[in-house]
Amino acid sequence: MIKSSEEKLIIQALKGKKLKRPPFWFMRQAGRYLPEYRKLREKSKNFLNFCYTPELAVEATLQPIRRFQMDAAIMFCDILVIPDALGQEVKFIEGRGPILDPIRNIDDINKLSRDTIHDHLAPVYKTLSILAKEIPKETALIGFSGAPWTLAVYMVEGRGGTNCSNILKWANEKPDEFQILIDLITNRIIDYLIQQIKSGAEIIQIFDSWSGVLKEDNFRRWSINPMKKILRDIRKIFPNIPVIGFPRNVGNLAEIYVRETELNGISLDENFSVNWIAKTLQPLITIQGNLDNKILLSGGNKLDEEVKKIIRALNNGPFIFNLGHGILPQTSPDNVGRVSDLILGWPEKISREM
Ligand code: 1CP
Repeated sequence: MIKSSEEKLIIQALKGKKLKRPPFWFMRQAGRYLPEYRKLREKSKNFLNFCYTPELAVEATLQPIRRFQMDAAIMFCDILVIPDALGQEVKFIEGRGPILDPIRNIDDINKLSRDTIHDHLAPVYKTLSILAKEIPKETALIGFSGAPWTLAVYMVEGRGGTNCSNILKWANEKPDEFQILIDLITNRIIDYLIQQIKSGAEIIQIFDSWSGVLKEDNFRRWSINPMKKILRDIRKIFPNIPVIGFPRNVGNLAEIYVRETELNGISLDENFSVNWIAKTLQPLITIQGNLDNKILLSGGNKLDEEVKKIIRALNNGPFIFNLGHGILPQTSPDNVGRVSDLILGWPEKISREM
């Protein structure tokens, strides 16, 4: 048994411990802002094949850790491997992001593969098992999945960045039919996450990047309820696995998300005021967030000040430093280094200015 003081910092934070320096990692810490990633990426033109090649995915995962000593490594993969494993056509187009052959009705749902996803996703499990051996002993290994609603958005709309009119129409006009799709995705996510944990993932993050389009009733039905089922089912097998939810752009609905699920952590976007978070949510749950990725992009003193402001407001309770959303590809690695150094040197060396 390792003593709790020797436990990895992020896991301590997710158990509700307040720490001297906040543990940190960044969403999309691997990726295009790193020259070594761009070079590695040339080895596989097709992005999904890159994700399904364990040597490449392991290397992409480790690159940011070597440079910046984050407290967690997130396995390199993408949320859209689930629709791919279900037999839907998924393509990543350079400069445009993912494009899927959209699902619009019950016949389309019935065409999705009923086979196990494990054969298709075996390379992802392999990536995790290699990483579990290779990451530094103090670094935690994060596995992840898209949330059912967010995966359904890509599957029905055919891409991200839309106003979600097709999926909202379906969910509102034929909720019982749409429920079949959500249930199918939810069950596959549960299988996928259980296998990730078996392969070495120590923490799970669930990305609900498109939950912000849901109003309260729909948010309960399509985001909170499936999350409850995911947590219930994976904890039947792994009762202590820490899980972080990321309900992006949901504003005040974050509070019911925390109260009605049994998550260990909530990852918050940059639209929340840190003082509101400290007062309303942090007494209930470990907070992860919420530096604006555009401030990280700009850098300079404003970046330093913003990082300090977030830490001063949120490090009086259980807290993991992160961004509000992923690192933008145009970001200078120096800016990421600047934030990492500030956090690794926390508490501040200079006296606290008023
Ligand atoms: O060619 C390339 O290099 C593709 C760029 C890229 C990368 C680096 C994509 C395409 N995905 C990824 C990796 C990725 N995606 C990770 C790796 C681990 C890490 O964080 O370092 C993770 C966790 C994701 C998760 C992901 N993919 C989300 C959830 C988080 C979020 O950003 O909201 C979403 C929505 C996606 C879809 C996706 N994949 C890729 C792109 C460009 C997008 C977004 C497109 C859109 O705006 O709809």
